[in-house]
This record gives sequence, C-alpha cells and structure tokens, in this order.
Amino acid sequence: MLLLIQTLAMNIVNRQVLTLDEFTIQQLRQFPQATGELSGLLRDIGLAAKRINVEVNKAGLVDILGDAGEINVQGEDVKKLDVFANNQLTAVLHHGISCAGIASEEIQDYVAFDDEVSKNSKYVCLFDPLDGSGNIDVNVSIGTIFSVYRRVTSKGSIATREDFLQPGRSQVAAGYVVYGSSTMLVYATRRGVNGFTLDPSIGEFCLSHPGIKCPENGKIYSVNHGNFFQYDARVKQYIDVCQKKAKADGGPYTQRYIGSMVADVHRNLIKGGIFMYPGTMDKPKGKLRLLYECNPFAFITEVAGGKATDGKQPILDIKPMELHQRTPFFIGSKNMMEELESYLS
Ligand code: P6P
Repeated sequence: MLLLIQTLAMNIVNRQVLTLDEFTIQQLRQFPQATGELSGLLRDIGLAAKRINVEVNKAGLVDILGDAGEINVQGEDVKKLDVFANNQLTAVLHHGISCAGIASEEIQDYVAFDDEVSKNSKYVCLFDPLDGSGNIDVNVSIGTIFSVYRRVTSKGSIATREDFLQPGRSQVAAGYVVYGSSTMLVYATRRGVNGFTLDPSIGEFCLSHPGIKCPENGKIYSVNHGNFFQYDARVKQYIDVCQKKAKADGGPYTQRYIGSMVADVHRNLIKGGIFMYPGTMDKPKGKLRLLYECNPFAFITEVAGGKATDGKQPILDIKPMELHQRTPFFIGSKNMMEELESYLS
C-alpha cells in the first residue's frame, strides 16, 4: 500500500506542469550566454497580470467599475481598471532590472526610467494595459497586450523616443493576457509561441499550450459589419465572399466578433480564422494602434505561421512615426490572409 501511494505521488509530481517562471528559466538554461533580463521582464509582466486578474475578476463586486473620471490620450473615458492595470505594469517594470522605459496607451508620451539600474537595462516595453475596457462593465473578456524591444540607445543612458519607435520586426518578444473564462498569458519569442493558463490554486501561470501554431486555414471571419458600407470596395468584396461561404449549405465559414481584439485574435490564433479592422471613410487608418496592439499580435501570429498586414504591407515592416499612430489591421491564418490579399492587391 505504501509503495502504491509513493508511486501515485511520484506520478503526480512528474505530471506537474511547468510554471511561467520555470519555463523562462528553462529557456534561459538553453542559452548560457543570456543575461536573464528578458526572462526577468516576462516574469515581471506575469506578476502584474496576476494582480490585474484579481481586480478584473472582482470588478463587479467592488467600486472599481465605472469611469475613473479621467479622459485618456485617446479621448476615451478611462475606466478605473485601465488606470489600475497601467499602474501595475509600470510599477513592476520600473522596479525590475530589465526595463529602461515604457510606453502605454494610457500615457501621452513614453516614460524613460531615470534610476541607474533602469538606465543600464537592455529592453523597453510598450503595452495596452487593458484592451477592450469598454467591455468591463458587461463581463466580456478583456486583455493586456505587450511588446518588448532591445533598446537602440546605449545602456547607461536614458531611453529616448527612438527606442520606442522601432519597426515591429525588431521585437524580441510580444504577448498578451486574456482575462476570460480562464486567464491565459501567451507570449512569443523567435523560438515559438507558448500559452500559460493561470492556476488559481497555486497562483501561477502554468504551461497549457506549448508551441502554438496558427492553422493555415480557418472558418471564422471577424469584422464589425456595422462599418461595412464605409469599407474599401475590395474589402467589401472579400467580406461578401466570406458571407457566401458562410451561407453555402450552412457553412463552413462563420462570423464571430466579440469587440475585444485580444479575445477575437486569441480565438482565431488557436482555431484558425481572420480578424479585420479596416480603415473607413471616416477613419482611413482604422482604430487600432500600431505599436502596442497590432505589432505584438502581428509578431505572435507570424511566429505561429500566420500573417498580418495593413492591407498593403506586413504590419511588422511599418516604420512607426509616433507612439499612438493607428493602422488598418488584417491578421490571421496564412491561406485566408493570402485569399484576402488577392482581393486587396
Ligand atoms: P469596434 C476595443 O475598444 C478595441 O480597441 C479592440 O479591442 C476591438 O477589437 C475594437 O476596439 C472594437 O472596435 O469599433 O468594432 O467596436
């Protein structure tokens, strides 16, 4: 009997999944020359995400709902959770040892940390602390999106604007947290895309989706049909094709649009599909932000085998001119994107 219990215990231990911290340290062991700064930065973001998750999960219970009474740089009502999430990410990155500065959807300009440790850090981080915040009050999934670059200015100096205005192709890591039916952190480096699900019983993100690959084909198309008549004729033509595929014998295409990009793009990354936020007559550049919304997802999706463009060029090749610039955005399964491109070219 004792032997059986010991064997069961060993099996349970062996089946133990890797936590985010263990995974990043394991990756570090494979690169002895690595300083561990990137691993440390990713763990810092994981810590902030756990703290944000606690507040998101009880948003309906405490007076954290409703507007913070402020207007952010986008001219949008700032929800208290936006402010909380922004402050958590800024604090952990500032008090860590891996980040020289941040840029955030919630802050007008970049923030270069001026203490000696931060100035000697290798990376800068850009983030949308809580994307989809308009959905907070109705309990729809929301998310955090982040992007990491190696700074182009020398270590020891204070980070400058050029550290933040790098093309997406230069990202060293990118990721997102989706606060949904479960809370998942997904991040990519050039070595691959891995997903970690938060286990509340131990308060750790645990490796649940190793080596995520975006299916080359999909059956889901995501777009806000409310703007249909404002889209470019070629975009309308492609959407029409999707609708016809959806109508033909009841499938196989289906339209899914949550109105929270992290949730829509995450679903399409896992299941296959295409997400579109095109420019319109009113907003030719669309709504989504290049640096901290489109670039991170484009990096993740390309590493996973998918594609992302602004309708003319790969998102990752765009040279940013300002922190909060917008871009039309098309992202998803390789073959669906190539079909779309055949209409847009
Ligand atoms: P619309 C949320 O506000 C957001 O920035 C994205 O998460 C989402 O995909 C998009 O806007 C939805 O915008 O105009 O379709 O409501």
